[in-house]
Amino acid sequence: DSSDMKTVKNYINNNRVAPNVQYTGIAKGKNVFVIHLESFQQFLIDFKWDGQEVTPNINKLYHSQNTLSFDNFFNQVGQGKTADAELMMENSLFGLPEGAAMVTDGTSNTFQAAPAILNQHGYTTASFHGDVPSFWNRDNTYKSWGYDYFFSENYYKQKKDYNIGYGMKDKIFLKDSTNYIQQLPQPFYAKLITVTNHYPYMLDKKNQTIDKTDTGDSTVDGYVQTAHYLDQSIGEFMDWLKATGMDKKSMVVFYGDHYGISGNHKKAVAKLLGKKKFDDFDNAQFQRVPFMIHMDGLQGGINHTYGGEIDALPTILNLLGVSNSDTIQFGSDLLSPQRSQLVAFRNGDFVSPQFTKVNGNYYDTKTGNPVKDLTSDQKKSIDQMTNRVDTELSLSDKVITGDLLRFYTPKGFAKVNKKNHTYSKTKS
Ligand code: GP9
Ligand code: MN
Repeated sequence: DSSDMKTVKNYINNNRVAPNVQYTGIAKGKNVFVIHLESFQQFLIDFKWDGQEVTPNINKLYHSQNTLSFDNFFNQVGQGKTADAELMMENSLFGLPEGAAMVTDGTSNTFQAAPAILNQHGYTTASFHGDVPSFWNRDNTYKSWGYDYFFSENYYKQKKDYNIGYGMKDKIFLKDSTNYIQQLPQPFYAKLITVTNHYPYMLDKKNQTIDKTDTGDSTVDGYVQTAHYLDQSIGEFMDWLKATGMDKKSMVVFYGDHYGISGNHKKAVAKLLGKKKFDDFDNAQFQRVPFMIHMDGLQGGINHTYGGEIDALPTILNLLGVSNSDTIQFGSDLLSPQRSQLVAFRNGDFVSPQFTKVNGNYYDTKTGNPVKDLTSDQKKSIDQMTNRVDTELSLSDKVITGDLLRFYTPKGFAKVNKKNHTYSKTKS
């Protein structure tokens, strides 16, 4: 009830971290592209196979002088996978311990999500995905989040070989999306959700332009092939952006939503990475995914702060110069020097620059060794971290399961009227 909201609000206010003011508003008024790189893990960056870079275009962006890249950014999803990633990226709320909040609570809950916030700053907002609109209950959840447009499968030309796995092939999807992007009133916020680099990593012959890996694990070996294809689609999209001149007026954010290779394939991963061992600790570190912010004129570089998907929204809002001191968000600006670098996983495990917790066991993040002979200060900081992770997860769960945002409206935020949003071409 509303007293739970007070508890949450107090916690958030007591732990709120000021954003980095040097970056406040440097992207003010720019179009924002958020490009969802399906199942894309950080290790793919600069990874070589078959005598070539697997993801040359993304590598180039990662190392660009105009890109702020992060190399200690983790996915924090649970069972909701893509849906959890979308929820965190655009609400700075955690997914639920079980199921997908977009499915269980996306239709009915009150949210104060990125599209609704940006709407109020003059942005047109649109999500693009080449799959059926009902997947992960996107069609309903996006209304609650305030999206003006949702371009899904029916908005795209379909041909016999356009679809593979979970939807349209990325090159066709991104190319055809440009027709709609060009028509959006600016400034806009556009999220593009790719899908081809999704398990089981299927790809038609003509698009296979790099060999599969040779671990012998059939779940793993196609991964570089679809990642390579995804990378090419990103290269083509960025070329288009440049050709239109829109790159000068836009900030492009990339993120990987979750692992492509699960912890059930440790042997194959060890072989892939040329390592002798790959254990639970290594698998926790393997949860790194890209987070990159690319913009003309941006002073880029590789930032080593530890963070995750929960931190994306506060970071982006600060860059856009959107005041964010009154919202219920569990993350913090990744560029803020004061932030805590504790990254919660959905099961209560965590990583931080000092300690990592996996399956309830604690490790030294630098060495990967289980911790022992802790000083009382170290013991204390481990306890504090464990506590903080548990508290934040459970408070975030309360916000979602109790629909607590209906009891609180940040200053200047106009509530979303879900009825004003419809995404189907025909009346349903
Ligand atoms: C489907 C796609 C896949 O629309 O987003 O979701 P995932 O299986 O990765 O959660
Ligand atoms: Mn996914």
